[in-house]
Amino acid sequence: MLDKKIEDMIVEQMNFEIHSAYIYLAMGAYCDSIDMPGFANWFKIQWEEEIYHSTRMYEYIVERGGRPILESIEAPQKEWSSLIDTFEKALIHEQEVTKRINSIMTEAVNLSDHATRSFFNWYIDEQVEEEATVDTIIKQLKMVKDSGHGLFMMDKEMGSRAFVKPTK
Ligand code: OFO
Repeated sequence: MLDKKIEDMIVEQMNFEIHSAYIYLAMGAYCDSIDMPGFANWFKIQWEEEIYHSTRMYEYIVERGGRPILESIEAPQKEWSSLIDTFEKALIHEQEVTKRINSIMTEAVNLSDHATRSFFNWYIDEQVEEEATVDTIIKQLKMVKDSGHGLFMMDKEMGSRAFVKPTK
């Protein structure tokens, strides 16, 4: 059985992951609107990943005898000034997610809830990867700047991203 406080924190994060998904789908729609289908694909895969992150928490809550309560999801930002703006906002968002995951982990440690601690290890590692990936894309966009050729090549590369459901 989950401690009520930690259950509430995980339920809140489960909803926040859907909020993340919603933000990334909106960013994908922005990229489609500026004719960058590869970047749009990248964000749409990110949307799928976030839904997976949320669903994984849903299953864990159920497994531990809790109830995943779904809340309303805040509307995402609708406009961005550039591609780099979307990724800079994505990085800020991921840093916020990392903070939240760390708080859940701290609470799990304080409560000696080893099952939750073990479950959230996956998210701790995932956040390192998420932040690093977005940071690299920002650096590459800065390198490419306004080069049409560079952006075209990057868009092609971003278009090859596919969703792979983790096996563990
Ligand atoms: Fe779920 O990691 Fe991004 O938000």
